[in-house]
Amino acid sequence: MIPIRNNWTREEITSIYNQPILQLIYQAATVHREFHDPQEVQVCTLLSVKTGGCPEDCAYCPQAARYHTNVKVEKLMEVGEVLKKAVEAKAAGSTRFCMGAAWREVRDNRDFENVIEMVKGVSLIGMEVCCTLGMLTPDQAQKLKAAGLYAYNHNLDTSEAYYDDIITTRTYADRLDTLRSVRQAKISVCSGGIIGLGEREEDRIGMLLTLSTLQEHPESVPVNALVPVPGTPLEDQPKVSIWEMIRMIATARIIMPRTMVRLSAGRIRMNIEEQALCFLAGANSIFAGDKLLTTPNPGYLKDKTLFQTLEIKPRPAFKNSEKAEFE
Ligand code: SAM
Ligand code: DTB
Ligand code: SF4
Repeated sequence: MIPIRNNWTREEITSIYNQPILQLIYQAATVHREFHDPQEVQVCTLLSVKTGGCPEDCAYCPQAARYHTNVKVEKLMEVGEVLKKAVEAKAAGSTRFCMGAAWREVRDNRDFENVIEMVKGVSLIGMEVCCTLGMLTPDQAQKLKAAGLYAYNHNLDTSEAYYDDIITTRTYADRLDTLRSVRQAKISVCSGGIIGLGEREEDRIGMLLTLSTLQEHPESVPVNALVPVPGTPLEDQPKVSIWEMIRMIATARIIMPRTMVRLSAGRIRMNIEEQALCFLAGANSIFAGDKLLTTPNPGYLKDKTLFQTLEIKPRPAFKNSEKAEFE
């Protein structure tokens, strides 16, 4: 039995991460098979319910008001429209529906009341409902939980050491505080990061160290490859190599065996073979649909071929009754 540990050291994670790539994939695939059905991949859908105009300065983000990108600022979507999208996503095979807002933090106002209605509605549709709305207070987390929120996404994005180079309008400690509020409210935690921001290998390992030494591992860890967007400070970053993506996924899988590791942003630039290696290395979740929040993603037809070719089946909603654990 492979134990679940939250006392990983930087040295241990570094030596896992730096193994010869085939050995790393083999180790990750072995751990993956002990804890998960390797033919099963979770299918999630994202919807940007409030797009653009964000006051933060995250250097990667097309929705920050201060950068001149093609993203149009929109107000919060209507509840009915959002529920229509959730029904469509469910019909297309998604089991988790994640609503994103370009906010620094949640405010206790009408918009939040509307988001609460969205959460209740999506939950009634029978999907795992997730939100990513920026910073939350413990009280707001509890209100979301009471409305039926299943998971909350709040990424650490990079290491604590590199954080100030990417975002100056909030701190790493702010991020960790929100994760604590989410955990306390017994909401499933989704937290990961982005590679390709110009960080060093130590930063990738630093982020994995923080995630894997939390008192409880996040139930989901999204691994995003930067989608460079014209107008953002990181527009000219080179493409992340598939091998770096695999190292990140495999290391996350080995040190957080029970966690769902999501192959998130960046699939648009990967072929089936590359994605297959990510699944072999322990990724078991994706975002489906032709759009992430504001940037393109492989559409339904491409993913149908992906699933058929690799003989993967979608993971059922509420598997292992994580939900029960949280109630
Ligand atoms: N505003 C909220 C926040 O920052 O937590 C929620 C939405 S924000 C867009 C969610 C996550 O999307 C970010 O934490 C980041 O990891 C990811 N993201 C944003 N822009 C990205 C990009 N260009 N490439 C890859 N991931 C990106
Ligand atoms: C996550 O880790 N990646 C998603 C989701 N959580 C919210 C967002 C990716 C956004 C990519 C850029 C965009 O489409 O705007
Ligand atoms: Fe705003 Fe979130 Fe984008 Fe940062 S990542 S600019 S907080 S929407």
